[in-house]
Amino acid sequence: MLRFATASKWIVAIVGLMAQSAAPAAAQTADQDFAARCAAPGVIVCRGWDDSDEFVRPVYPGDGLYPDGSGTIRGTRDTSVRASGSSALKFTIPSVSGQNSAGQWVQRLGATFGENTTFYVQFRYRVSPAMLSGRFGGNGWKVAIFHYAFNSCSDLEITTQNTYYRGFPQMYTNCGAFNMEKTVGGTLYVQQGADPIPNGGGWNCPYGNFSTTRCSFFQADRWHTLYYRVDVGTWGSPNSNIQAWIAYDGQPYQQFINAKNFTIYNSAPVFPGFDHISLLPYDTNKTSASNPEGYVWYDELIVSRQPIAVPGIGPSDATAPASPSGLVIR
Ligand SMILES: [Ca+2]
Repeated sequence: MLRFATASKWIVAIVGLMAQSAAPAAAQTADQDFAARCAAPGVIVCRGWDDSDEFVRPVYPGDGLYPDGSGTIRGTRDTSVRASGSSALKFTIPSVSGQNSAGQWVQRLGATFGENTTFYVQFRYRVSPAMLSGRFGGNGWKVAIFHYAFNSCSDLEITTQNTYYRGFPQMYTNCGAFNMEKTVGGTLYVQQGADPIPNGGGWNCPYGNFSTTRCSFFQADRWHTLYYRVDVGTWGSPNSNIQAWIAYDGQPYQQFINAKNFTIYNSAPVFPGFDHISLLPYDTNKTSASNPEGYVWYDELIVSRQPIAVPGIGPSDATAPASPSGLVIR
């Protein structure tokens, strides 16, 4: 427990000792808040990027920073912009850069989540204004990928992406083959946070009618919390549930993905399950367009077997809504 207050690096083995603790109490500082979330029952990974040794280049397949397309590590320790602790992870996306512009952070989930398992992931995320300043010719920069080992483009993949630079997170599986979108009454919703839509409490973002009141746009130079619950059913059957929420700094979760009865495929080859997350601004199909230099930051990564509280607010108010209808895969 004391270790979290100063170091906040990822800890797996200590979790068993903390499993007896109650839900986190209201915290006074950002550091205490993060420590309380890390100490909650069910947590199996907690990483704060607060120690210099976390930024030492790992030996494959260890956790840590991996290089861009030219072999350069572009993830760095930022001691000025951080959500808590002494630092955060920052990626620099060079101007006029290609698809693998900044490399990635690869992290084990602390367990392998196969059929009939549930896992929760939370992290803080921030972008610079340049990341929202235009469309740069690719498919849009990614935010995070759940995957097996180092297979980040496969059936067994759940990706969050700023698709086509629309400015808000969307999600897909199967290396981009299946988007989590929903058609209701002839309207395609590229985010389907509430159910029923469009009058629920989540983000229901109709294609062709994007607005800040209906789509969960990223806000430059502000911390966001991205939070996921993945209920893995059985491979190849429409019985998995993938849910995601976004919370702007100091505000509660609002759901932006509610993919119920979703099919997670896992074949050729069959992998044991999800066991890694990659954090990365990778921008598929981007070719050295005239993008300005941009930055993204990550902090406070938590993986748990139980719900994770909202930063600065307390226990999760993210409740699972009823199953949607009309979910389509595109
Ligand atoms: Ca930190």
